[in-house]
Amino acid sequence: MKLIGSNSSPFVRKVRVVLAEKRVDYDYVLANPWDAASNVPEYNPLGKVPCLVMDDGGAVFDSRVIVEYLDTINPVNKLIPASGRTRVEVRCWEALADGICDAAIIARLESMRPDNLQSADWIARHLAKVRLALGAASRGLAEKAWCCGTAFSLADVATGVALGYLDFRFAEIGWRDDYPNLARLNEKLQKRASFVDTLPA
Ligand SMILES: N[C@@H](CCC(=O)N[C@@H](CS)C(=O)NCC(=O)O)C(=O)O
Repeated sequence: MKLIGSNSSPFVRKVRVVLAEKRVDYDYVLANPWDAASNVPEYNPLGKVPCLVMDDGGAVFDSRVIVEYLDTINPVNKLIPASGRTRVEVRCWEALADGICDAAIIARLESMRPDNLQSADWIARHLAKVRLALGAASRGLAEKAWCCGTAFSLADVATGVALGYLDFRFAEIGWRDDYPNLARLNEKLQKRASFVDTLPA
């Protein structure tokens, strides 16, 4: 099994953290999806990473489908509840955290366009989504040790990856002052080997 990805992508990091937590061996193949000569579309027609390529050549994307699959392949550290309300809650945390990354990436890509083509409104709109989603995550976490229920889950993986991405690309947001409970969670998560070994670069 090989994972096609890049070290700056939060979605790839989420998958790599899950692979590490599940102790699954894989080959990591670096690819730059933004490169015009990228071979990513050969595997994922959307041209996006992460993409998991199975031993029989079948390709699995996107990150939510990949982590769902990975959680089923062994019983080590189950990260997604099997069914019911808690399963939906974990997936909703993941959607919120992925949404933070999506909005932050859109804002970043817009800010990288030539000055005369940039829309300040478009950037502000997406950074507002990041702030609102951080507030929702903070309220959802409250004083709990983990995002969902009483155990470490995909909800924590996705949230830690989103917070790590903000530190990587949007350090100026300074979310720790506004959300000390997220800071406490994040400090705990970033010490895990799965997070240490996948720091964005
Ligand atoms: N929803 C997708 C998002 C993946 C995504 O946006 N990947 C970015 C890198 S962070 C990418 O490959 N972008 C290339 C492009 O949009 O052409 C997932 O969860 O895997």
